[in-house]
Amino acid sequence: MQRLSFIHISDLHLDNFSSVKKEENSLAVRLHESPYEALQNLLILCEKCKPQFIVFTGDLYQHGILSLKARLYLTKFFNSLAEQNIPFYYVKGNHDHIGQNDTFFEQFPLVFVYKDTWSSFTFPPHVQEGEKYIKLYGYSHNTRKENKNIVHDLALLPSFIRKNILNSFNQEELTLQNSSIIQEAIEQENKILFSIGLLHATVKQKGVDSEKVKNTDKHIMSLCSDEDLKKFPIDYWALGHIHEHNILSQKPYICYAGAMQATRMGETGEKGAILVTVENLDEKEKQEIHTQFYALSPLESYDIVLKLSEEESFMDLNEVQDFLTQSFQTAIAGISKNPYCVDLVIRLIIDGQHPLYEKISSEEFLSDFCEQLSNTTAQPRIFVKKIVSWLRPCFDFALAYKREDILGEVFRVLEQLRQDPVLFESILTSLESEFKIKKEYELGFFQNSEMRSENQIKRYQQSLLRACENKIVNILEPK
Ligand SMILES: [Mn+2]
Repeated sequence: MQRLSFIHISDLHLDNFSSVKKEENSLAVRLHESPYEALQNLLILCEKCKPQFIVFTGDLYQHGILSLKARLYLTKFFNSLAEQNIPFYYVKGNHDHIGQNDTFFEQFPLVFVYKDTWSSFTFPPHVQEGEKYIKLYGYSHNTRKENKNIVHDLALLPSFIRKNILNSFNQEELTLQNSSIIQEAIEQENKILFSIGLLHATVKQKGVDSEKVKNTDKHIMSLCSDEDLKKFPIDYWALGHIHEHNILSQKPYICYAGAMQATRMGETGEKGAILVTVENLDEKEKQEIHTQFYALSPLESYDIVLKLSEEESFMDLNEVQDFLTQSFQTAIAGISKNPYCVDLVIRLIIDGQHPLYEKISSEEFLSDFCEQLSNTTAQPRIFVKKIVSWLRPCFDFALAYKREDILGEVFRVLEQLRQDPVLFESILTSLESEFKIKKEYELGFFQNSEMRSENQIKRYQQSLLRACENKIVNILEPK
């Protein structure tokens, strides 16, 4: 083998939206179908790129149990791969952890599911005497919430112990000793052309704030660091769990494939597969790894911000609507170039300062506008899922903090709350029983109180403070 090429994919989350009521709208149907279509698109990519195998790094399906639909689709999918003679190496994540469905995968001879301890498979799956091969190490989760650093256990694999011992001698010393055991160990190691590690985990990069590790499927799972991964003689770390494609290191290669399909709003942009190629495979020192991203997502989510400035002197709301529609269309034209994309799900933000801000921010205007922008006959189809107004009155907010009057005083108090979220939360809670403001505001903001994350609470507080500031300007400085 001179050249190696394989596909790395992850986090498909089949049946993620199975609980959304289908009769509500056609978007729910599309959300449910799209991961299945992404699989179909992957088969097309395989026919085009002819990878030697596929590695899948966890969360193939969303819920512990495979639905009948998922079984049927996966059966077709794995049979198609088998026809192309493409093995599928699969570690299980926190969603599809080892459990009730393991026997399902046993019926496919080219699907290799890892156990819940570190273990390895080879490519080709059956190595001939004297043949060199690729070694693929992997670890499957066996619970919904794995908290330990699983990478450390990798050190206990015989191959790594052997390698560590060999590395502690130099080659000449080893030859002098001429022990047959050591000679055999060297021969064993020399047969491995390339090593791949499959892992479903949150990998923290040295020097990178963990707050920036976004698009995880909610949980920080089996946290480890890129330094941990670099301790092992693995050439390509195939990672899953974080839904955004990201290359953490090039030597060794440490790569998140990202999800194959957006699993919620905020997972924006194209999603797909990574084609990995290794040149000069026969000579360890000269090996070169390249990765290429291929979009496969039939449904993509985007955040679009439309800005209004006070210079735009509109006579009425109709003119505002025309202007915003125009800006929206320009923004849409600038996004997905992915030919597989048939649906765009948009979260829209109207930002800026404008004298008509109150009317534009009204529920009535926003829902009307939202409806007008959704277009299910366009290509790709457009669903505006959510619309938010961050519009503010025309007022110098930066200067307000420095003013000596009561307005300045109130602004400084609000700023203090902005800097101290804990204090802010406690004040809100104490107000809750007196007035009902918090509850109502929260209901509108979160919709589902169980889904709130730390970031969401932060955004909620920001939005509440902004609303307070706008109100105070209205009261104290009416135009
Ligand atoms: Mn996960």
